[in-house]
Amino acid sequence: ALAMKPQVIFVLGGPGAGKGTQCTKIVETFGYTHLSAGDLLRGERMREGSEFGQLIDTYIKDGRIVPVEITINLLKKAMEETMRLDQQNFRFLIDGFPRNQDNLQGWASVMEDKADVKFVLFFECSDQVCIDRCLERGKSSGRTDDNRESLEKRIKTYLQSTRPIIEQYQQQGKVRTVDASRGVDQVFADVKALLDKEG
Ligand code: UP5
Ligand code: MG
Repeated sequence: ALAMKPQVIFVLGGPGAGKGTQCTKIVETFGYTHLSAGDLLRGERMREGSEFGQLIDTYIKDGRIVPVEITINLLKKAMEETMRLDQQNFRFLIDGFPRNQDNLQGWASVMEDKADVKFVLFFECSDQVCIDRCLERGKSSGRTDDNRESLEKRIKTYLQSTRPIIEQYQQQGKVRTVDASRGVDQVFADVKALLDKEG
């Protein structure tokens, strides 16, 4: 049989909005493959012999968005590897990407004809709730960016660079918004209803 063209849902929302948490639940219920761009970058940072370790380290601590050449290659490789192992796995949640115009252009030039973006799943949450969740997680996460100083920068980057991307998709009618300020299960109830309909 012909391999299916990858079907992608971009998952966006502020730092700590619950993207990763909800993606885990979507995987359990709907069998998507979850690819977190942030997790892939953190993995690359740790990889022996990576030429990008130091750069990624600095960008993440400063809440800045890593040049797309690095991120898009990690995403592309992960998608190809997933589909190589099992051709049935062609539905992807791409979590935390695209975050700015550079990301969007990188996707367009490398992936546009290789994958279909179905829509953007947008977890809407106030900045304060986002900050509180990340600070709480920071007590045990070991993430270098779960501190007040980095969080201020992450929020700023989110507002300046990522919101306009969501806005752009919104104008194309491609955003599905979920109120992410509620409890995990309440949020997921909405996510599930949405994906039952059009996932
Ligand atoms: N939690 C989750 N849901 C909750 C709920 N409904 N009620 C109460 N608590 C809830 O959740 C965060 C915390 O909140 C957890 O403790 C959770 O238990 C709790 P999580 O699900 O992890 O939220 P998420 O939105 O995934 O938060 P994350 O911190 O991962 O979001 P970011 O977007 O900030 O982080 P990401 O890993 O995507 O990116 C990190 C950095 O990598 C970026 O700042 C950037 O420097 C770099 N990056 C790039 O450069 N390019 C990319 O393409 C991607 C990342
Ligand atoms: Mg995450």
